[in-house]
Amino acid sequence: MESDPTASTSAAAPGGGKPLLRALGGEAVWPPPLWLMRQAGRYLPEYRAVRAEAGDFIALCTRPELAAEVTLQPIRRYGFDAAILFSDILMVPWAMGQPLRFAEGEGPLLEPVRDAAAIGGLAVEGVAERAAPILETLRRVRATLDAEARRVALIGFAGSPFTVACYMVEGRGGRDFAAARGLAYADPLLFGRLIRMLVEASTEYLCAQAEAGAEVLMLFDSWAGLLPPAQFRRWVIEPTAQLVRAVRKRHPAIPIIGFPRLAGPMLAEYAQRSGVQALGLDTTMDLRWAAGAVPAGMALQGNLDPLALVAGGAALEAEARANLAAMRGRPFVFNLGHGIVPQTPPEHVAALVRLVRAG
Ligand code: 1CP
Repeated sequence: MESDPTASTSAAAPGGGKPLLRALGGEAVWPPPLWLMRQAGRYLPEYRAVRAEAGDFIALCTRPELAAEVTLQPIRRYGFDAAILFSDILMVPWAMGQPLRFAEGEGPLLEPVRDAAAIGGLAVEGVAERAAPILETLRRVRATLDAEARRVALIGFAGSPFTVACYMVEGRGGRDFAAARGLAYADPLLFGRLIRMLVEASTEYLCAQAEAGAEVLMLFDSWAGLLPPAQFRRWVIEPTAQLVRAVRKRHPAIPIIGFPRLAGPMLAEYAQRSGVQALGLDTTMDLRWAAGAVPAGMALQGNLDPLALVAGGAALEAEARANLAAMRGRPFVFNLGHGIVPQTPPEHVAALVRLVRAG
């Protein structure tokens, strides 16, 4: 891994010298720190090898030696400024006792929970215990970073209650999550009960991640943008604010990045009321508009189109330079606007890292 000239500084102040932590704290670090959503994944041959060894995706997430290895692979290859725990947002429902499997080519499949009996059968207490192997992954990655890559920050994460509830009610991935959103209208008390359970379970899980070595937490709300404004306030902003408050009671200083994907103009209200300290922006968001819509000094993260990274060459260069120009002089974390896709050529990622590092 990269050697680090500021290693002694980061040892002195907790997290002090790490570029990602400085940017999330409101400093206009330049060149901006850089990492990519889904940076560990099928576009990397070394990931495919470990994935094949594990066999099943859940086995990969719950075998700490393998999960730690794939978490670190993109750090070794590219020297990103952050390692993100290798796991999945659906490991919370799994830890709550909802049967989950990942079918090859189909994505996640869960036994849907749509009535009081099924929702009542889920466990909230003990989630951190059942997630023990995932917490062990964090401990191992943190120990390796502390020894070999002190500039690199460790990110833990969970899905936001609304997005996780979408999968739990629907039972699978999709485009509109009609069953979940339908339940939220037809039986808001029951849907609200599920959301409250997720706030509690995710609080436990995220606090346990911080205690296991995560230095930053990110909340993935991939389907937030499906909701009209009143529903967005009720099921996205309010539960996120409760979750952030509960985590901050135990970990007052940990930076939390919210990613309300496709929130559009609701981004402004989310930024003001959710309590998160930084915002992940999706590909559709205009960076300059976002900078004007959020509280002054709030760090922004994003939002290169993953398909520009697939294309590479002049298109990639133009898009990446435009993002840098828009964000120069303010706290910014360079990232994609959604996860890296499997067909991404690894050499395009290397080209992007060179370009961003050149400022
Ligand atoms: O075959 C494989 O290797 C499985 C593919 C895969 C991977 C690599 C899945 C299944 N999950 C992951 C890892 C993952 N998922 C991470 C790891 C850390 C990283 O490198 O970034 C993270 C943060 C996630 C988060 C996640 N999972 C989200 C939120 C972000 C997003 O992409 O919108 C969502 C929606 C999921 C659900 C999920 N897990 C996997 C798939 C294919 C999906 C999407 C299903 C769908 O809606 O169709």
